[in-house]
Amino acid sequence: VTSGLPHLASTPSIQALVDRAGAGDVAAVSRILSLVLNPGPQADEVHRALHRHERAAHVIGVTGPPGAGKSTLVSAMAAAWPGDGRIAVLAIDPSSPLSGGSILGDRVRMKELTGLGRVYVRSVASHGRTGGLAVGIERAIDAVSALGFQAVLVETVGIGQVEVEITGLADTTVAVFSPGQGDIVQAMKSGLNEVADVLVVNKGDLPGAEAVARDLRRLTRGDHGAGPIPRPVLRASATNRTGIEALITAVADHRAALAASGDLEVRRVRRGHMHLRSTLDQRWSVALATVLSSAECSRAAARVASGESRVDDVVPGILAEVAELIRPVQ
Ligand SMILES: Nc1nc2c(ncn2[C@@H]2O[C@H](COP(=O)(O)OP(=O)(O)OP(=O)(O)O)[C@@H](O)[C@H]2O)c(=O)[nH]1
Ligand SMILES: [Mg+2]
Repeated sequence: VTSGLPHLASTPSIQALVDRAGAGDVAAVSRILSLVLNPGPQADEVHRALHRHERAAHVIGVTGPPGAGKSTLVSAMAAAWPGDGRIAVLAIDPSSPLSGGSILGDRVRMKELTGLGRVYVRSVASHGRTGGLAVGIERAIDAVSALGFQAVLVETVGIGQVEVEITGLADTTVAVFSPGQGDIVQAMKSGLNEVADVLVVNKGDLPGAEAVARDLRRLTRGDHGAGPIPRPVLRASATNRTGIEALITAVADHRAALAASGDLEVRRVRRGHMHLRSTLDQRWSVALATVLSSAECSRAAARVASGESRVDDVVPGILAEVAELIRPVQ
């Protein structure tokens, strides 16, 4: 898809920032993400500077019920990642006062990672987006991928029911379970069994982990879910750092199978689709809110209420104004 718009060169400062971020400068990566997470002229410049960069990162979604150990597991995976490629961790922050405590915990735990240099950790505020994701997460994933990161681990919000929207963005979705979390069958019924590519029972150091793994194996037996290969059910302990290499291997094997079957491209297109859709959603709702709050719209509302105008006659004019507002300025 070409926009038909001229691709203006980015300013030297943004280009220099992108160059530094691409070379591994963590502060520069941080700045870039802050820019892309806040739509505006500078975000547009960053996008221009990243335009045509290769996006080869393995996008891994990590989801599962609250407290299953997603953050601890993601930290352990990032720390144990083989090779010298850079790993980004994007943790969705529900920015809700109710979960403030656990978020602080995440930050503290994840902080120990930032010293490694290879691992970049960022929490992304959900800004009210549901489905376990955050507004702008597509842009954040796209940016770190374009900056040359090898893998992006996206930890979703666990808000009680299992959140599966991440599967629209990830190449590989890891579902994290733990013993003693209640009804596994219920969790599976909520959809995770259909979407998870790798299932892991974390807290393998606690009693009951093997029983949960057995239940999961029974539920997934002979069922390949949405992917090309049978889904592994693994056991790990994020705190004891056991089973982490096997989990990383399972995730890498899944990607290799996707590449071999052609599904990697399918998932990449699906991610692009979600990126497009969420961008359209956002720009559309901002423009619609602006038009709806205009005096002209209030007058139209009064005419509709009195029966003077038919709603179907008023709507096309409003749609045209919204479209006018959405039109890019450059
Ligand atoms: N025993 C044990 N505890 C663990 C393990 N992994 C995580 N925990 C503990 O479980 C609690 C929750 O861990 P988190 O990593 O914050 O879990 P989470 O899934 O990210 O939680 P939310 O993001 O709040 O949904 C913490 O107290 C961890 O220390 C493990 O392998 N074994
Ligand atoms: Mg967490």
